[in-house]
Amino acid sequence: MTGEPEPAGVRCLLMRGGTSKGAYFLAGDLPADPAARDDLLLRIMGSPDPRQIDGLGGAHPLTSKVAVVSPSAGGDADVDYLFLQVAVDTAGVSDRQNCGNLLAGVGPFAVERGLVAPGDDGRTSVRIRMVNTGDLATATFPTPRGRPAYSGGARISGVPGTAAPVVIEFPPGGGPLLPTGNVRDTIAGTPVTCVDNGMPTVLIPADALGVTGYETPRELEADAALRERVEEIRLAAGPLMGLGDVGATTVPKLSLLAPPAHGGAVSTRTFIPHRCHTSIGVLGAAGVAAGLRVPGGVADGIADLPAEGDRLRVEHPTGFLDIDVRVAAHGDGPPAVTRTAVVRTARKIFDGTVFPRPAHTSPLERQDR
Ligand code: NQM
Repeated sequence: MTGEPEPAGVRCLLMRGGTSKGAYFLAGDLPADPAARDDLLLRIMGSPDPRQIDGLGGAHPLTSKVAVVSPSAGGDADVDYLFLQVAVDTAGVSDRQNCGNLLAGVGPFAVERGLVAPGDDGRTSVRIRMVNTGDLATATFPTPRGRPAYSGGARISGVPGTAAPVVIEFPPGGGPLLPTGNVRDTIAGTPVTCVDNGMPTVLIPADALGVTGYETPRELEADAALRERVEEIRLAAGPLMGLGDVGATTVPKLSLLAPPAHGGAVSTRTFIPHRCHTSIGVLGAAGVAAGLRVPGGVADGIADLPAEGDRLRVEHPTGFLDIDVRVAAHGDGPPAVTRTAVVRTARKIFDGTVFPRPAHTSPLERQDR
């Protein structure tokens, strides 16, 4: 007998959101103090540990994610969604990036927890403030008989089977699409286009890094020289993109571009930023798609743009992501995004009480905010 009290359980809903998986919490069920909250989340997810064996995390950044949801105080949103990336093998929790995949589960979660009343026509729209960036999104999904439906006919690459569609519209955000002010930059001797359409992303022609851009994520991750070069570009791009020192953060992302191989607009391999994504993030794809539409960017001569319409097919290692992005330039002004929309799916996996491992086992090193 240790005599030590067992940690209290926390109400939690485990969901797949798009091609990611995460733990969803009501903000009121977590400590208000960010340091105490992050310490608790590390113990819930099982970090730091490469296998996250003692927690909910799935031993990969894409399955070590948290959504914190609360009623919104502002008039233009129904709920606030704070995304937290829980590092896998270090004791870090970062709010420096957003996640458009977990975003797909936020609307259904808000209905599950009674934060938003279901629509009376079998569909519900939830206006979401993404606290990490201040940007807004509206998610619309089926709620027959007042409950979110998760089964349906929508298919997204990277997820087996089909599920109910979650249609997400993003009104234009406040920041510039080209955060360095340039259509092209040369960083660490490499031509790049730096974009931000909800996620800071550096677009790089794959051949400028000596790869084809069709390698598997595992092959790219095994290439130590490539990873070093990608990290060198990222660290230099951060300050140029107005992000400051990005050493301890998970942004910017870096997408290697190659000509489409399967009838899409472009082929991508995306570093997020140290692992190579098995598909591509939603907002990462929104940035890539916007970057393809910027005349004179590094995608010129690589991408194959459809003659009409907003939809672009972004190819990735496990299929493709279709996303609607419209870019316009007014007069001599810089190009700006006027519309972004995407279809995702989400699924409630488990609803219950999660028990964190005891406090003294978690040395907390919070990441730079
Ligand atoms: O870009 C992974 C993901 C993401 C983020 C990452 C995301 C997005 O696939 O909107 O969803 O880039 O870290 O979940």
